[in-house]
Amino acid sequence: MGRPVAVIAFPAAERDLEPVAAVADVRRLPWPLDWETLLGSLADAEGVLISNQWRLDERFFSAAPRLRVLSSYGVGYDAIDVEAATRHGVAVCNTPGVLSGAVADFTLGLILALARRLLENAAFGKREWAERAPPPPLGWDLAGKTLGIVGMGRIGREVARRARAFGMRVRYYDVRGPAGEPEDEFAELDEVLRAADVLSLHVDLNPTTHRLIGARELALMKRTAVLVNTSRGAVVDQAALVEALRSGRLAGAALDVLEQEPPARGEPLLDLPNVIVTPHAASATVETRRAMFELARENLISVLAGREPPACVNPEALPRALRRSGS
Ligand code: 8YV
Repeated sequence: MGRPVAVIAFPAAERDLEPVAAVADVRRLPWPLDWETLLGSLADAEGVLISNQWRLDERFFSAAPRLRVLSSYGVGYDAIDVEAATRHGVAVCNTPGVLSGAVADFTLGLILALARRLLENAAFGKREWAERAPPPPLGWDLAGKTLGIVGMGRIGREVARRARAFGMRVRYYDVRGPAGEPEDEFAELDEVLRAADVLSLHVDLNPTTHRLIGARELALMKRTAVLVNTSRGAVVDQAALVEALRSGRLAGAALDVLEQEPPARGEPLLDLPNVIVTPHAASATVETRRAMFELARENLISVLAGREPPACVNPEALPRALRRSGS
């Protein structure tokens, strides 16, 4: 009975893979990685560790007939065909929880950047201040404003907690119904849209949240409101958002995620003065990225060693994935 092969399709240091090497033969793929190399490495793989940015579909799973665990680095798994994985007896694992605080911090940073015109003020401070030019327009206080949250999961709740400390009132919508702290107010989506001074999105991307915020929803919002998106770009109808921002239907937006990442050259959002765009960086801290890696590694090791992993998105695949252990 041979040792399982674990493919590491991720730029991990050899030392960090020692715990994997204790249970499997480690195959590190060259970085940067291309799709052909990835597919070509899978024939005997029982485990794969890979970033959640790769679109992994039937082609991937058919190329990996022995695969038992797909350990995805990231909490969102919208790019993975989980149904195909389950059909192939593959446990799909992700990294929930460990990034919630970092994403919430970043979200508050974006809200503050919009409200206090941090980017304009920072640019002004270095360039025009010395020239005695007139300063940027005034910002607005967070205290007393309403934060509308769509999606009150782990990240939404962390954002709400921080916003309360800034004196904001939180109203939220969640498809599961009231899910927040008692001091936060649950309401239907349209009501949250109408009430929000800041609307922040924290849903996962699935067929029911695809373009959840479109022209109709944006039209319900206050003209003075701003939109913050650190979830997935496709939760917002981007063309409708551009139109709302251009026409003054919406005051501003801060987007850490876009429908296409990186964006195409000439993407209209990038030229709008009332938009902040960051490069999908909300979880990008040393501590959080480390914790994500360690959880992804533990998910991989667990299934390869025949144990239930800490975080699995298709538990129905587990009995088969674990039974094939050591086969
Ligand atoms: C990034 C995220 O994907 O975890 C997620 O779902 O969106 C982020 O943490 C990160 O770059 C991992 O690839």
